[in-house]
Amino acid sequence: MLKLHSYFRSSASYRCRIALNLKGLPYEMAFVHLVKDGGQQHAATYRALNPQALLPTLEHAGRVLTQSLAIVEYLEETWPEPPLLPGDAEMRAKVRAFALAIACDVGPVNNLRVLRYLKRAMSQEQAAIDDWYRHWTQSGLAACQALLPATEHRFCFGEQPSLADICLIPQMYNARRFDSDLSAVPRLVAIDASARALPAFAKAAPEAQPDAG
Ligand SMILES: N[C@@H](CCC(=O)N[C@@H](CS)C(=O)NCC(=O)O)C(=O)O
Repeated sequence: MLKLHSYFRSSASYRCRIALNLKGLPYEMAFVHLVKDGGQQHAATYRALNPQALLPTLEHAGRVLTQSLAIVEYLEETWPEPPLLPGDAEMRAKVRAFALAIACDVGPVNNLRVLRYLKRAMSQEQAAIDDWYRHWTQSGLAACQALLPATEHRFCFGEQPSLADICLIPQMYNARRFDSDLSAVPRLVAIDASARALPAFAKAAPEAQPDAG
């Protein structure tokens, strides 16, 4: 049995939900509220699973896995069909580069704990924090669009979704949530619409989660 520790608005959890759905794997969820009770990710019981006190965590067959991209690659290696990475080494590197541009370069500067630090420790106004958020999101997404292949496809790197789309769609959700200007990234907006029309993505969306609210 697969068990994903998740929060509806966690984009790293959202990535894993999409990957599990694309693979057609049944899974249960344990909900960790990132705000309630001072953040349930800090509870000792959760930290025992994930010492970073971050979502997501995946439990499978007595194993405990953390870090969304490591989890997605674990799913890919354990259940190779349908593939989330291309067979060609160069294309695989390009798909990973796109995914990492989001997961390592955009995500971390806009994380809940970073935004909270700006507010509480650095005494920043909400308007300044929102500007920070939009700056890193818009510049990061513009760079991602430039990483796409010259030929336009339905998804980032072809006619099937890959790890790149798994990372992009949660980031686009966040971008919209913070009223980011997406006019410079029309290709990403079109890919986002195509992906969200697929059941695997729709079922993984924050608003479709039982803990949404
Ligand atoms: N690189 C990590 C990022 C994990 C992460 O930052 N998760 C966020 C939710 S998307 C979190 O748990 N934040 C809690 C906090 O900031 O206290 C991954 O991809 O799994």
